[in-house]
Amino acid sequence: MKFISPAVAIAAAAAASTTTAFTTPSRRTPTSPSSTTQLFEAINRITPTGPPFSGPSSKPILDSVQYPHDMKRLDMRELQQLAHELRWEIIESVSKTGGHFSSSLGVTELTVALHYVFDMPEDDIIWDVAHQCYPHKMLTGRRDRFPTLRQLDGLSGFCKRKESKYDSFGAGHSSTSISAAQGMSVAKSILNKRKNNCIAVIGDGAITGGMAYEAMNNAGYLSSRMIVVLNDNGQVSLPTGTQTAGGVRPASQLSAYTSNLLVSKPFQDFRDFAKGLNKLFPENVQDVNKRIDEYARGLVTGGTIFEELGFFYVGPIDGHDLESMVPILEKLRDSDSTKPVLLHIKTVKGYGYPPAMAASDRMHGVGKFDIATGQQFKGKAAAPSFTSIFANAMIDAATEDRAIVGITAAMPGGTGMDIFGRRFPKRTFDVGIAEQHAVTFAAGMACEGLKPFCCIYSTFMQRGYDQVVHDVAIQNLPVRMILDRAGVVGNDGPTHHGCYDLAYMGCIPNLTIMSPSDEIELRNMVMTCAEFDDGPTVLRYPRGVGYGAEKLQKLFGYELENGEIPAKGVPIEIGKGRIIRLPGGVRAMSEQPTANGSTDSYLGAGSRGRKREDCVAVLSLGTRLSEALVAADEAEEMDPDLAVTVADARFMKPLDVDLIRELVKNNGIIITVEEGSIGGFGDHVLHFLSLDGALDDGKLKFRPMVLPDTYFEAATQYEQYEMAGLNSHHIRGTILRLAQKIKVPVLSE
Ligand SMILES: Cc1ncc(C[n+]2csc(CCOP(=O)(O)OP(=O)(O)O)c2C)c(N)n1
Repeated sequence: MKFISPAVAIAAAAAASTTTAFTTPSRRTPTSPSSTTQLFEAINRITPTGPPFSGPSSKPILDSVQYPHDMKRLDMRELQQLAHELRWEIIESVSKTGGHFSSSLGVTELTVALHYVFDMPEDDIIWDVAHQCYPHKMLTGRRDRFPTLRQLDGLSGFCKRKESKYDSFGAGHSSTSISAAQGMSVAKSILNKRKNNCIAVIGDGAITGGMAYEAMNNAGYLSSRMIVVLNDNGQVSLPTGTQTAGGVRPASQLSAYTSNLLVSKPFQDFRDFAKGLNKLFPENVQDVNKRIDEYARGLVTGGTIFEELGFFYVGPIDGHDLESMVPILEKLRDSDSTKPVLLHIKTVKGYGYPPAMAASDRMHGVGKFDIATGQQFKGKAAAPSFTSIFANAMIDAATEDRAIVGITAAMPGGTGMDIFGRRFPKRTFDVGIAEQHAVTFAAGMACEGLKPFCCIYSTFMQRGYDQVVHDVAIQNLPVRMILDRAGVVGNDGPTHHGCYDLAYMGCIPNLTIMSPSDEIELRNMVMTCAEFDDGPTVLRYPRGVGYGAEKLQKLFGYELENGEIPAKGVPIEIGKGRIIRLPGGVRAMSEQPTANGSTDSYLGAGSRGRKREDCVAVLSLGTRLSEALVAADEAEEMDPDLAVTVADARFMKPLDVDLIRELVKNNGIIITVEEGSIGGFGDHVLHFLSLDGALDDGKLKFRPMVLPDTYFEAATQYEQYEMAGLNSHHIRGTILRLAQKIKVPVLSE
């Protein structure tokens, strides 16, 4: 007889009963043998009865629970019903707003169990990454705010201390929960707090991050009282199962390890655990079954890596079975032991919603979708994304150069390494959520003569900073650091913005740092990185899509053969910027002034720019260039004397000092624009201007337009650039104000 795990059986039952009233899943047979392989094989075999899928017509129990204390009176049957209603509330809500989806469905029962057993906010529950926190938010007074999820002034998609006292710790980046829980636990004990229950919930993806091991090593050593719940769903990267040099297994040996615990050991009945948990109680209250207990526990769990680290290991258990989880958590709560505990639960990502369970990415992050079918409503993008343009350009480069390899830290989809991996599976490496390792791994490859492209979101590269300095830059190794999602990122909010890389990379010697203004430039820069082998390079570009051929011609002034974007990129000269717009609106793409000499060629178009104070240069780095061009056109339209030049710096390091000197020579006003924080491109230009003496006569006006010194909450990217003052009308305002064409207070634009 083929084994079907309880989780799958329940899921299949849920799938079959979505249109009918919820029936309590039947209690599983305690000792059924199980393995992860069997589990996932079984999931793949599910043929849901739908579509159409739909939830319960009413949610009486969920309606009665606003805060965790409302749950305390519920019995087991009602808790199960609560989990069912909660799951469907999430499905219905996220179908209207989009957001992280399947991780929340996977921890719905766990969330109910934790809030039932523990007493937040006195007890602390720390959600790692916190992309799975929707059920937690629903049960802690925020259900009515879900229509505003991840929108301007709305509910955050992650945990946030300032949003609720039930959010013990803010997150967004992974692998921090165990350290935070440990810190809280130690603090509670030093401060003699009445209770000390600190629970970190961490996924098998997040636990691939080195910080999780640093914390576990220390927790075992300090004997910190805390519970780590390892939520093991066999999904590590996004999307999982992308072809890489490791095949399509989850990018984690630990995941294989915990799977093996299942291969050889049965899913445990909670009574076995109850015996095992005796160990956490003082000797005198342990029952006489100690020897049986030891036998049972040893047989079931064996020695695990977690026990070697000093944890009391409990598991694996079915994380969708409240009847098992609740008594185990109660025992852990009531134990006086100070030994850290690792509770290993097995769950299914997307559990209870067949389209999510069937999807290859488990519907990890979704836009709005149709509940009945699971189909997402995705509008057709006007042009390909920068991510896919990058990936295809890298394929072009790698086709010609066998030394090129790609590395991702668990983000194959987000970085385009899934596209590259399909073409070059043996040259693609997913290292798990391990950015530090990714950078030094790339450095090692570079030592041997490979050309590694280390593709990491700007925000996650913050994790690998010392590795960039110590392992790459000091040794001048030609690692190509590709930073996707540079600038503001929209609805993921402040933890995910890629605002700081220009500042944190700019101060490191040996780096070459470039940023494309459009998709043609992105391709060219990929080729430039591929070709340049004399030291490390950084290529940063934003979340978003390209402009398309028409706009590239009209706004930027490209002269495209047959009106088509060139199929392949070509390397550009390191450290050379370009002038895009000349005064009077002429696009300069085909008549680039040389570095020295031809300055008059773009000065004084007609009657414009007769006075130096009317001559303005906007020097942009990155994709704000299009905004600068619109601003320049509009500003000149508003004033017949203005002469605005727009230049694309392309490189922050090395700066094109010839271009800057040329702009200084011909303009009384210089404005820099970038999608980055203070300390980036504008500061590098200002630094050069002052060292070069350009500011000495007091006649040059300079303004850096950067992201202000604040955190932007979730909103659309456009709204965030509105708040930041970096859209075209802000640039236009700055031009007009500095040229004294309008009078507005300095910081009011
Ligand atoms: C430092 C860091 N790198 C990458 C990510 C992107 N990321 C968000 S969730 C996730 C997968 C997490 O897997 P897991 O913890 O198992 O949770 P699951 O999604 O499976 O529920 C990744 C890679 C991140 N949040 N933080």
